[in-house]
Amino acid sequence: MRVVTIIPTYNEIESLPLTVERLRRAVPHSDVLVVDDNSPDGTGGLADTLASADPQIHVLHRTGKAGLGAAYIAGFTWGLDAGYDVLVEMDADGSHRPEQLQSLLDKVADADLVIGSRWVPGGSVVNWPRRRKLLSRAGSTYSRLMLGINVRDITAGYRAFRRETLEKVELTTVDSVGYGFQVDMTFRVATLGLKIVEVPITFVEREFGASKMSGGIVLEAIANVTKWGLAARWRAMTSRSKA
Ligand SMILES: Nc1nc2c(ncn2[C@@H]2O[C@H](COP(=O)(O)OP(=O)(O)OP(=O)(O)O)[C@@H](O)[C@H]2O)c(=O)[nH]1
Ligand SMILES: [Mg+2]
Repeated sequence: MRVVTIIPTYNEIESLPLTVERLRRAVPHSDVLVVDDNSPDGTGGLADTLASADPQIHVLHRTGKAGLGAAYIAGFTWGLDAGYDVLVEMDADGSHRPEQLQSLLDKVADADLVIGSRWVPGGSVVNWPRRRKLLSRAGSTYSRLMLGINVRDITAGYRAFRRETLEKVELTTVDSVGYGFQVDMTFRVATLGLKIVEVPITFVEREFGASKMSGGIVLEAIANVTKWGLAARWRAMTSRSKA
């Protein structure tokens, strides 16, 4: 099973080397692809230095900040072209502990998408204020009810996809930017009738650098979930009335 872990970066010069080192140690058989959006702090150059010392580390340079979703689409396309069997999503900021990656990989033989989940029994978040936890749980609950899919942590960004799953999703039509991207991918995989499994993780708030979460990203996610949920209901209603 050839595995590549894709790490999108924007200004992660302090976190990236720590995360990559932990990842290489925890799961040595996984290759690494850093997708950098021309970070002003020089993360891209640092990634090149890491790559020049380790043939299992690769870097994709993009011209400017275009959002997490676009970075992952580029990374998936690269990974599928390169023939990987499993494509992993991992944040650079240390929130997704590389030491827990193997528990996701253990499940991917028997699932189309594995999600490292904060909100299943055994999952947790370290160092988040109550407000942030509530927002995340409320967002997941709203999305779950609206979209009718049984996933507890729908915005989670620690994931392992089988290549066949990504081949079935029309990646060129995915244009969500922030958390909406994770929800969008989950909804598409579920709508295809594929199997999604959640495994508990301990999510650790970043120690270095700044969060890229913004009000705009949250609003995008809420607006899209509402739109997709209503559209799915409308389709179900009209197909029933035609039958
Ligand atoms: N290439 C690229 N990476 C990005 C972009 N936006 C965010 N990222 C990366 O995506 C990962 C997650 O971003 P974070 O800033 O941690 O956002 P978050 O995890 O949603 O928010 P926090 O929980 O507050 O950290 C990090 O590795 C970021 O560097 C982007 O526009 N382009
Ligand atoms: Mg983060």
